[in-house]
Amino acid sequence: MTLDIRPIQGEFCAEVLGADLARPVDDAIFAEIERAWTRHSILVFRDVRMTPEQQIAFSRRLGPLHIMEPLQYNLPGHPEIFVVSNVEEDGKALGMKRAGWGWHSDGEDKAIPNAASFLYALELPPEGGDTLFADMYGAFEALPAHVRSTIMGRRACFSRVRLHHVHYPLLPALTEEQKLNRPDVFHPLSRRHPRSGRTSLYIGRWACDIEGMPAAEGRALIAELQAFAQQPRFAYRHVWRVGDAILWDNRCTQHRATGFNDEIYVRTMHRTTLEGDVPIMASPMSEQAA
Ligand SMILES: O=C(O)CCC(=O)C(=O)O
Ligand SMILES: [Fe+2]
Repeated sequence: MTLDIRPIQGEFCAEVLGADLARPVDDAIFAEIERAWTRHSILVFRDVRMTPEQQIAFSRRLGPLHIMEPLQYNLPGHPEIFVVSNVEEDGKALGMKRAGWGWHSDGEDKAIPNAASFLYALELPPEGGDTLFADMYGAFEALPAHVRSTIMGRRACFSRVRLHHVHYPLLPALTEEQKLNRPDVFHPLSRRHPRSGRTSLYIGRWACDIEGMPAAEGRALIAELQAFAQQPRFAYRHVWRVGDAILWDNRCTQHRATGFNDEIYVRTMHRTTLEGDVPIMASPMSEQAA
Protein backbone atom coordinates (compact mmCIF):
# COMPACT_ATOMS: atom_id res chain seq x y z
CA MET A 1 0.00 0.00 0.00
CA THR A 2 1.31 3.46 -0.89
CA LEU A 3 -0.35 6.55 0.48
CA ASP A 4 -0.84 9.78 -1.37
CA ILE A 5 -1.38 12.59 1.16
CA ARG A 6 -2.48 15.90 -0.36
CA PRO A 7 -3.09 19.05 1.65
CA ILE A 8 -6.47 20.48 0.69
CA GLN A 9 -6.64 23.68 2.69
CA GLY A 10 -3.21 24.85 3.70
CA GLU A 11 -2.04 22.76 6.63
CA PHE A 12 -5.52 22.41 8.11
CA CYS A 13 -6.77 19.36 6.17
CA ALA A 14 -5.33 16.71 3.93
CA GLU A 15 -6.83 14.13 1.64
CA VAL A 16 -5.50 10.59 2.02
CA LEU A 17 -5.68 8.44 -1.09
CA GLY A 18 -4.76 4.79 -1.35
CA ALA A 19 -5.44 3.71 2.25
CA ASP A 20 -7.00 0.26 2.36
CA LEU A 21 -8.56 0.28 5.81
CA ALA A 22 -10.27 -3.06 5.24
CA ARG A 23 -6.94 -4.77 5.89
CA PRO A 24 -4.52 -4.41 8.78
CA VAL A 25 -2.37 -1.34 8.05
CA ASP A 26 1.34 -2.07 8.43
CA ASP A 27 3.38 -0.14 10.99
CA ALA A 28 5.21 2.10 8.52
CA ILE A 29 2.00 3.20 6.81
CA PHE A 30 0.31 3.68 10.16
CA ALA A 31 3.21 5.89 11.32
CA GLU A 32 2.81 7.94 8.13
CA ILE A 33 -0.89 8.42 8.88
CA GLU A 34 -0.15 9.50 12.46
CA ARG A 35 2.50 11.98 11.33
CA ALA A 36 0.13 13.45 8.77
CA TRP A 37 -2.55 13.71 11.41
CA THR A 38 -0.34 15.73 13.78
CA ARG A 39 0.44 18.14 10.96
CA HIS A 40 -3.10 18.32 9.54
CA SER A 41 -5.94 18.41 12.05
CA ILE A 42 -8.33 16.77 9.57
CA LEU A 43 -7.63 13.74 7.39
CA VAL A 44 -10.12 12.90 4.66
CA PHE A 45 -9.71 9.27 3.59
CA ARG A 46 -11.20 8.67 0.15
CA ASP A 47 -12.73 5.58 -1.41
CA VAL A 48 -12.74 3.58 1.78
CA ARG A 49 -14.68 0.35 2.23
CA MET A 50 -14.88 -0.82 5.85
CA THR A 51 -17.08 -3.14 7.82
CA PRO A 52 -17.85 -2.02 11.38
CA GLU A 53 -15.21 -4.49 12.62
CA GLN A 54 -12.60 -3.00 10.29
CA GLN A 55 -13.46 0.56 11.27
CA ILE A 56 -13.14 -0.40 14.94
CA ALA A 57 -9.82 -2.21 14.36
CA PHE A 58 -8.27 0.76 12.56
CA SER A 59 -9.58 3.30 15.09
CA ARG A 60 -8.30 1.29 18.02
CA ARG A 61 -4.73 1.67 16.77
CA LEU A 62 -5.11 5.43 17.21
CA GLY A 63 -6.04 5.09 20.88
CA PRO A 64 -8.60 3.63 23.28
CA LEU A 65 -12.17 3.87 22.02
CA HIS A 66 -15.00 5.61 23.77
CA ILE A 67 -18.49 4.10 24.01
CA MET A 68 -21.09 6.81 23.46
CA GLU A 69 -24.02 7.21 25.81
CA PRO A 70 -26.93 6.82 25.74
CA LEU A 71 -26.22 3.40 24.25
CA GLN A 72 -29.36 3.42 22.12
CA TYR A 73 -27.64 5.16 19.15
CA ASN A 74 -24.78 2.68 18.95
CA LEU A 75 -24.70 -0.09 16.39
CA PRO A 76 -26.22 -3.30 17.78
CA GLY A 77 -23.38 -5.71 18.60
CA HIS A 78 -20.78 -2.95 18.07
CA PRO A 79 -21.17 -0.37 20.82
CA GLU A 80 -17.93 1.31 19.64
CA ILE A 81 -19.83 2.58 16.58
CA PHE A 82 -22.09 5.59 17.12
CA VAL A 83 -24.65 5.88 14.32
CA VAL A 84 -25.69 9.27 12.94
CA SER A 85 -28.80 8.65 10.87
CA ASN A 86 -32.31 9.85 10.14
CA VAL A 87 -33.49 6.34 9.21
CA GLU A 88 -36.20 4.64 11.22
CA GLU A 89 -37.07 0.97 10.95
CA ASP A 90 -40.36 -0.24 12.44
CA GLY A 91 -40.65 3.01 14.34
CA LYS A 92 -37.16 2.63 15.85
CA ALA A 93 -34.40 5.13 15.10
CA LEU A 94 -31.27 3.50 13.63
CA GLY A 95 -29.12 6.31 14.97
CA MET A 96 -29.14 9.83 16.29
CA LYS A 97 -31.03 12.24 14.07
CA ARG A 98 -29.74 15.81 13.56
CA ALA A 99 -26.61 15.15 15.58
CA GLY A 100 -24.18 18.03 15.73
CA TRP A 101 -26.17 20.71 13.91
CA GLY A 102 -24.25 23.49 15.67
CA TRP A 103 -20.54 24.28 16.12
CA HIS A 104 -18.89 22.04 18.72
CA SER A 105 -16.14 19.55 19.35
CA ASP A 106 -17.07 16.09 20.52
CA GLY A 107 -17.15 15.66 24.27
CA GLU A 108 -16.42 19.31 25.09
CA ASP A 109 -19.11 19.08 27.78
CA LYS A 110 -17.30 16.26 29.62
CA ALA A 111 -14.40 16.35 32.08
CA ILE A 112 -12.35 14.31 29.60
CA PRO A 113 -13.40 15.38 26.10
CA ASN A 114 -12.85 13.00 23.19
CA ALA A 115 -9.50 13.32 21.44
CA ALA A 116 -10.77 12.38 18.01
CA SER A 117 -13.67 11.14 15.96
CA PHE A 118 -13.66 9.10 12.75
CA LEU A 119 -16.83 9.47 10.69
CA TYR A 120 -17.55 7.20 7.74
CA ALA A 121 -20.21 8.01 5.13
CA LEU A 122 -22.44 5.07 4.18
CA GLU A 123 -25.53 6.71 2.69
CA LEU A 124 -25.89 10.34 1.64
CA PRO A 125 -28.58 12.72 0.42
CA PRO A 126 -28.15 14.05 -3.13
CA GLU A 127 -27.86 17.56 -1.71
CA GLY A 128 -27.04 19.07 1.68
CA GLY A 129 -25.69 17.24 4.71
CA ASP A 130 -22.17 18.70 4.37
CA THR A 131 -19.94 18.98 7.43
CA LEU A 132 -18.10 22.19 8.28
CA PHE A 133 -14.82 22.16 10.20
CA ALA A 134 -13.12 25.13 11.85
CA ASP A 135 -9.40 25.42 12.47
CA MET A 136 -9.06 26.44 16.10
CA TYR A 137 -5.26 26.82 15.94
CA GLY A 138 -5.83 29.34 13.15
CA ALA A 139 -8.55 31.07 15.15
CA PHE A 140 -6.36 31.33 18.25
CA GLU A 141 -3.42 32.70 16.29
CA ALA A 142 -5.58 35.32 14.58
CA LEU A 143 -7.32 36.60 17.74
CA PRO A 144 -6.81 40.32 18.41
CA ALA A 145 -4.14 40.75 21.09
CA HIS A 146 -6.53 42.19 23.67
CA VAL A 147 -8.94 39.23 23.30
CA ARG A 148 -6.07 36.81 23.57
CA SER A 149 -4.84 38.40 26.78
CA THR A 150 -8.39 38.29 28.18
CA ILE A 151 -8.72 34.55 27.59
CA MET A 152 -5.21 33.42 28.57
CA GLY A 153 -5.40 31.61 31.90
CA ARG A 154 -9.21 31.55 31.90
CA ARG A 155 -11.66 28.68 31.79
CA ALA A 156 -15.15 28.37 30.37
CA CYS A 157 -17.94 26.38 31.95
CA PHE A 158 -19.51 23.80 29.62
CA SER A 159 -22.95 22.59 30.63
CA ARG A 160 -24.90 19.70 29.20
CA VAL A 161 -27.54 20.12 31.87
CA ARG A 162 -28.26 23.77 31.08
CA LEU A 163 -28.13 23.47 27.29
CA HIS A 164 -29.40 19.97 26.46
CA HIS A 165 -32.89 21.20 25.58
CA VAL A 166 -31.42 23.93 23.36
CA HIS A 167 -29.11 21.70 21.30
CA TYR A 168 -31.13 18.49 21.34
CA PRO A 169 -34.77 19.57 21.11
CA LEU A 170 -35.67 16.22 19.51
CA LEU A 171 -34.30 14.17 22.42
CA PRO A 172 -36.10 13.49 25.67
CA ALA A 173 -35.13 15.71 28.60
CA LEU A 174 -32.24 14.40 30.72
CA THR A 175 -33.25 12.20 33.61
CA GLU A 176 -32.04 13.10 37.11
CA GLU A 177 -29.54 10.24 36.85
CA GLN A 178 -28.22 11.49 33.48
CA LYS A 179 -27.86 14.97 34.93
CA LEU A 180 -25.76 13.60 37.79
CA ASN A 181 -23.55 11.86 35.22
CA ARG A 182 -23.03 15.05 33.22
CA PRO A 183 -22.01 17.72 35.73
CA ASP A 184 -20.84 21.13 34.50
CA VAL A 185 -17.13 21.12 33.60
CA PHE A 186 -14.47 23.81 33.23
CA HIS A 187 -11.91 23.85 30.41
CA PRO A 188 -9.17 26.30 29.45
CA LEU A 189 -10.08 28.67 26.62
CA SER A 190 -6.51 28.45 25.34
CA ARG A 191 -5.67 24.78 25.05
CA ARG A 192 -2.27 23.28 24.41
CA HIS A 193 -2.29 20.21 22.20
CA PRO A 194 -0.45 17.33 23.87
CA ARG A 195 1.16 16.17 20.61
CA SER A 196 1.72 19.22 18.45
CA GLY A 197 2.43 21.58 21.39
CA ARG A 198 0.37 24.22 19.54
CA THR A 199 -2.33 26.33 21.18
CA SER A 200 -5.94 26.35 20.03
CA LEU A 201 -8.98 28.37 21.00
CA TYR A 202 -11.13 25.88 22.91
CA ILE A 203 -14.77 26.89 22.83
CA GLY A 204 -18.00 25.37 21.58
CA ARG A 205 -21.74 25.32 21.81
CA TRP A 206 -21.91 23.84 25.31
CA ALA A 207 -19.95 26.76 26.78
CA CYS A 208 -22.26 28.91 28.88
CA ASP A 209 -20.16 30.97 31.30
CA ILE A 210 -16.62 32.18 31.86
CA GLU A 211 -15.15 31.47 35.25
CA GLY A 212 -14.66 34.60 37.34
CA MET A 213 -16.58 36.89 34.97
CA PRO A 214 -20.03 38.41 35.50
CA ALA A 215 -22.55 36.21 33.67
CA ALA A 216 -23.52 38.73 30.98
CA GLU A 217 -19.90 39.57 30.21
CA GLY A 218 -18.97 35.89 30.03
CA ARG A 219 -21.82 35.11 27.66
CA ALA A 220 -20.91 38.03 25.44
CA LEU A 221 -17.30 36.84 25.28
CA ILE A 222 -18.39 33.29 24.39
CA ALA A 223 -20.59 34.65 21.58
CA GLU A 224 -17.74 36.83 20.33
CA LEU A 225 -15.26 33.91 20.35
CA GLN A 226 -17.71 31.61 18.58
CA ALA A 227 -18.48 34.23 15.91
CA PHE A 228 -14.76 34.80 15.45
CA ALA A 229 -14.00 31.08 15.07
CA GLN A 230 -16.88 30.55 12.64
CA GLN A 231 -15.54 32.95 10.04
CA PRO A 232 -15.15 31.36 6.60
CA ARG A 233 -11.39 32.00 6.67
CA PHE A 234 -10.96 29.26 9.31
CA ALA A 235 -13.47 26.82 7.80
CA TYR A 236 -13.34 23.81 5.55
CA ARG A 237 -16.63 22.53 4.10
CA HIS A 238 -16.68 18.84 3.35
CA VAL A 239 -19.10 17.74 0.67
CA TRP A 240 -19.31 14.02 1.33
CA ARG A 241 -19.00 11.16 -1.14
CA VAL A 242 -19.95 7.63 -0.17
CA GLY A 243 -16.70 5.97 0.94
CA ASP A 244 -15.25 9.09 2.58
CA ALA A 245 -14.10 8.72 6.16
CA ILE A 246 -12.88 11.74 8.10
CA LEU A 247 -10.58 11.60 11.09
CA TRP A 248 -10.68 14.87 13.01
CA ASP A 249 -8.94 16.08 16.10
CA ASN A 250 -11.42 17.49 18.62
CA ARG A 251 -8.63 19.25 20.55
CA CYS A 252 -7.92 21.80 17.83
CA THR A 253 -11.03 21.88 15.61
CA GLN A 254 -14.76 22.41 15.82
CA HIS A 255 -17.32 20.98 13.41
CA ARG A 256 -20.99 21.18 12.60
CA ALA A 257 -23.29 19.16 10.42
CA THR A 258 -25.39 21.18 7.98
CA GLY A 259 -29.04 20.52 7.24
CA PHE A 260 -30.63 18.51 4.48
CA ASN A 261 -34.17 17.51 3.66
CA ASP A 262 -34.47 14.65 6.11
CA GLU A 263 -38.17 14.13 5.31
CA ILE A 264 -37.28 12.68 1.91
CA TYR A 265 -33.55 11.86 1.90
CA VAL A 266 -31.46 9.41 3.88
CA ARG A 267 -28.08 10.07 5.51
CA THR A 268 -26.28 7.39 7.52
CA MET A 269 -22.79 7.67 8.99
CA HIS A 270 -20.79 5.42 11.34
CA ARG A 271 -18.54 7.09 13.88
CA THR A 272 -15.86 5.74 16.15
CA THR A 273 -14.74 8.05 18.94
CA LEU A 274 -11.42 8.12 20.78
CA GLU A 275 -11.04 8.64 24.48
CA GLY A 276 -9.21 11.85 25.31
CA ASP A 277 -7.13 13.71 27.81
CA VAL A 278 -7.78 16.44 30.36
CA PRO A 279 -7.37 19.73 28.45
CA ILE A 280 -4.07 21.47 29.24
CA MET A 281 -4.08 25.22 29.76
CA ALA A 282 -1.60 26.95 27.45
CA SER A 283 0.79 29.15 29.37
CA PRO A 284 1.83 32.54 27.98
CA MET A 285 5.33 31.03 27.72
CA SER A 286 4.21 28.15 25.48
CA GLU A 287 2.28 30.66 23.42
CA GLN A 288 5.49 32.58 22.81
CA ALA A 289 7.35 29.42 21.93
CA ALA A 290 4.71 28.28 19.44
O1 LIG B 1 -23.16 14.28 10.75
C1 LIG B 1 -22.18 14.99 10.72
O2 LIG B 1 -21.75 15.52 9.69
C2 LIG B 1 -21.42 15.28 12.00
C3 LIG B 1 -22.23 14.95 13.22
C4 LIG B 1 -21.39 15.13 14.44
O3 LIG B 1 -21.33 16.17 15.04
C5 LIG B 1 -20.54 14.01 14.87
O4 LIG B 1 -20.67 12.89 14.34
O5 LIG B 1 -19.71 14.22 15.76
FE1 LIG C 1 -19.84 16.07 16.64
